[in-house]
Amino acid sequence: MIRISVGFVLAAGLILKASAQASLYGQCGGTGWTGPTTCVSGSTCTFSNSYYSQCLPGSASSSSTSKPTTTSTTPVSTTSSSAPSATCSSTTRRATGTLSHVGINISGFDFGCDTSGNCVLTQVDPPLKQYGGGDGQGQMTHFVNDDGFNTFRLPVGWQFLTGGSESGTLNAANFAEYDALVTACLNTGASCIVDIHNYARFNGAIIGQGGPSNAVFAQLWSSLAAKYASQPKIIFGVMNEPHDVPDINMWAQSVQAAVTAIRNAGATSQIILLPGNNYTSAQTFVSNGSGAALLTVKNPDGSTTNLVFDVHKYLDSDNSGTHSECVTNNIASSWEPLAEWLRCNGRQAFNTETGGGNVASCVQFLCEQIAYQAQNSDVFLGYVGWAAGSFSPSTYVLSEVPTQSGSTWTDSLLVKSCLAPNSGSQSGSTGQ
Ligand SMILES: *[C@@H]1O[C@H](CO)[C@@H](O)[C@H](O)[C@H]1NC(C)=O
Ligand SMILES: *[C@@H]1O[C@H](CO)[C@@H](O)[C@H](O)[C@H]1NC(C)=O
Ligand SMILES: CC(=O)N[C@H]1CO[C@H](CO)[C@@H](O)[C@@H]1O
Repeated sequence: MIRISVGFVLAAGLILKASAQASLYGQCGGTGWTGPTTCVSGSTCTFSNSYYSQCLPGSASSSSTSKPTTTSTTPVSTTSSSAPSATCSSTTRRATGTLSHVGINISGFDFGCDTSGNCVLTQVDPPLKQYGGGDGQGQMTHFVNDDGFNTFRLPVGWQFLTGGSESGTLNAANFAEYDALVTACLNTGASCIVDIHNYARFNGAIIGQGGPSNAVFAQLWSSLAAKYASQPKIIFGVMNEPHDVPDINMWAQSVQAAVTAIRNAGATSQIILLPGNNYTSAQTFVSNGSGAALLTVKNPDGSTTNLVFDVHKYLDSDNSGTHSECVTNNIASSWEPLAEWLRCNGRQAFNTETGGGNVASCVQFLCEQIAYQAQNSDVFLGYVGWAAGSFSPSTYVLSEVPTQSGSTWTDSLLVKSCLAPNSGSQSGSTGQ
């Protein structure tokens, strides 16, 4: 833990005031801003809105003095110390400034699953009132209508879907319960991510590498894709957080088997999320070889249309998402190098888990992360906060569960300050 929460905002203000120049991606202007108004070498103070200007890479240009619109495309040349090679598809940022997908995880069908891919089915707590869990339907309706969210991620254990058997055949009763959540999500008009929350494993053994065969995994996805083939707003999340997978190229073959099965089941155009190793860490996606391995995954027609990389990143000291305090906005370590790699390869990624405690440090860092992602919306689809659903808002450290009183819902600090599209965080105007 590097920072303290008490007096943090004040302390940060004093530190920034004392330093001559704002750091890369630091704030450099805005109503009420008393910190530095010039940027470190290699970056330029760029106007976002009247509340927020930020140091962005590059030298001054005419586009840096006017407010970027959210409807037109604003090409920005990126600067990089490691010049992209000639094989790059593009090094030009063409971001609209608005993320296409912004959401919340609605957790509960995954309760009882551990990182070894064991799932204790008695611990499943469906986030639907009719099954005794959290009011996922009410939460999602609130998040769409009051906050402007348009995506929900619906984690579920493989074992729950099949009634415990290592197979690809759905258990009808269990699937009906999960499908009720998916249907409630679709009924809000949002995009809905079907997320198999098994860490690349089934009961401790890795898919395609000692555990279930790729054929069994493909059969699971074929069964699910057949159910949702006609729903354009379903997004297929192939697997939550693979980790310690010994052979990343064999893992890419398992992912390929799932992609082929989904497409051949009739879901020919929906987004499919491709997950790498190390808990889908955005930070090591490229450096530890996941990116290179997953670049080989293709649709049956040989294209990569709507094959999007799935990356997670928390903001706490060890990227575990278990501490209330945030210590980083992940920009320099993760988002900037990933954006360059994606642009270079002509691909996109979706940050389907991120979050922090309901404390001032997380408001600051998560808002900075979101503003950066929006500035790079050509390569980042968006983000999904972890988590609402069946969690207890009073005891779960990363709770994004809104509380209800009568017909009024009240959001957690982080949801209302950063995660909600209505908070202004995408334009760098934060803490509303
Ligand atoms: C990183 O890559 C190495 C070499 O491929 C592999 O042995 C290791 O398991 C990977 N680590 C993680 C956490 O993905
Ligand atoms: C996994 O990623 C985290 C950051 O997300 C990093 O700190 C850690 O070193 C990585 N582990 C490996 C083995 O690459
Ligand atoms: C940060 C966080 O809450 N991560 C969770 C991801 O999902 C698994 C399974 O539901 C939880 O065990 C983790 O705590």
